[in-house]
Amino acid sequence: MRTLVVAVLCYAALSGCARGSGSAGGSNILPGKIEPSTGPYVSVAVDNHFHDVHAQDDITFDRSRPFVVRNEGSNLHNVTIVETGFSRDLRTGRSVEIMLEPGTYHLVCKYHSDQKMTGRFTIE
Ligand SMILES: [Cu+2]
Repeated sequence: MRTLVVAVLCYAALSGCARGSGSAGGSNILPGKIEPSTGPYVSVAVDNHFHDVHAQDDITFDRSRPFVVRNEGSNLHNVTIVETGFSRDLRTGRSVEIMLEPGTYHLVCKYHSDQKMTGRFTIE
């Protein structure tokens, strides 16, 4: 019944801290980050690129894992899932969590699609 569930999370909540005001201010991704095989599949948005969800890669993960995009850049970004019509702006330090049915999806930042801030992933 429920095909799309969205929650906006603050960055501090994702990192296990107490509630934050979302004023993370452009922290960097961790060096050597290894994507776990359980829990959310996280794409970090920077200026102006989606990490770990590239248009040319064949990223596949299980439907039990929510898809999360977290803005760690300093620009305003946007998360649009073309196939669902979902579109949400994402300020610095903010995350969006999306549960999707199995399928292949195209991810676009509507502000930077001309800079190839796009991606593709499959949920099985
Ligand atoms: Cu963008």
